[in-house]
Amino acid sequence: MDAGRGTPERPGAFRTSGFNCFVLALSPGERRPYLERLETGRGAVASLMNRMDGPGIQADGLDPRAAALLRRTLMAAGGDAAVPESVDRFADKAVAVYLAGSRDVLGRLPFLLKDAPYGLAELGREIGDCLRRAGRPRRLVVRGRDLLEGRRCLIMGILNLTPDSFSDGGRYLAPDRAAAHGEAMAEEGADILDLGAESSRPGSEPVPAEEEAGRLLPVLVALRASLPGAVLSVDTTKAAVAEAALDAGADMINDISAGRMDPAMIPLCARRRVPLVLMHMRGVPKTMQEEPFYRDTVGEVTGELRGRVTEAEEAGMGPGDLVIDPGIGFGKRPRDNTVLIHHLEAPASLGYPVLVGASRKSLIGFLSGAPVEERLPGTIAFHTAALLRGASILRVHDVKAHVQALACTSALPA
Ligand code: HH2
Repeated sequence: MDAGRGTPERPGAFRTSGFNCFVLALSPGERRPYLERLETGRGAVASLMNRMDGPGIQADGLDPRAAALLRRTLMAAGGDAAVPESVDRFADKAVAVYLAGSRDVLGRLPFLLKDAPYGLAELGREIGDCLRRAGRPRRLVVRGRDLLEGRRCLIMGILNLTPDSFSDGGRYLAPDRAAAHGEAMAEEGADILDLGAESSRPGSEPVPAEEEAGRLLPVLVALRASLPGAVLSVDTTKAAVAEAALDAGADMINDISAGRMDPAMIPLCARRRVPLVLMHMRGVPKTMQEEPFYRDTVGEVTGELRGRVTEAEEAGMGPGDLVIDPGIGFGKRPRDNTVLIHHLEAPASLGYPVLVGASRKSLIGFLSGAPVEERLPGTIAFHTAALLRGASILRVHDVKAHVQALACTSALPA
């Protein structure tokens, strides 16, 4: 599942294929601590600090001998790499490297490494693939129309049909009230409405499929009738609920487990040719906040998302069909969430639109002390940061405020 940290049987063991490669843009203040964490030698830190202007590439899961040879190759081409200082010290475990250089220099690596040993030829191909994916246009195709054509970012309005959602549970339980709220969000400018009938707040219990479908379908049917042109998404982890929703007119599926909780989900969306949001979450909502831990949050989340993307691609899905989401608040500490928003370029380099949902979440309460009903300023701050770092969809409770924020932020050069 995690493409860059060894096989599940041997966690941490290096692999000679399936490296976890992603774009990483380090701000000046981040460079030294980041490179020191990679256990790079002092000389390498100094040399890299001078060469790290644009975004680089992090690659995880290398044989240490490959890392040393990669650095020599890249330096000869005019770039540099942060690699562990001593090959011996790391001989029995996989290492991560950071590759710095212009787009041109990094783009030559597939050729320069094509006959190299220790899995480097494969890594070179993956670097080429990473650069190609990072540069391709983002698409989200619903009923034959690319929603992202000519648009930098879309707004997904949240419609919770639950008694227990963390911010608005119980407010839209009555189907006519829920449908009216959906219509109001569409009127305010929501590009997509996301209907959810099972809360995923930390500690929440799963709801049986019949109960979830019973809450969802009347509202979905009403909205399909009153808003024939609207894009209706359904937030569910169950393929049976998703299938009933698609039969009732839903346009896309948003799965917070990225198809992990129900193996029938990805094949269903592939077969029905509807877009699927693959969100990152460790574990399940009931237990996900019990001591979450990451050693390299950005690398691990990106690698795990890549595993889900690969599964969806193997099922026949591709650009236009998939959206990825780092899963703000799902099995993460506050610092994991902020670093993921800050380094959105990493999951974005998987080549699919990135959705971010920080709306009213406890992260904002943790940072500001604000109760849930007063978290709009923090929500807009995080969503603006996400947009500037390449988010293509924002999942929000407060549509009108985001339409204004988006109009202003989108006026800034991309
Ligand atoms: N967050 C929530 C639910 N679904 N889906 C995606 N793709 N991304 C998210 O960040 C996300 C999501 C949680 O928010 P909410 O729906 O308001 O709460 P609850 O799960 O309690 O209904």
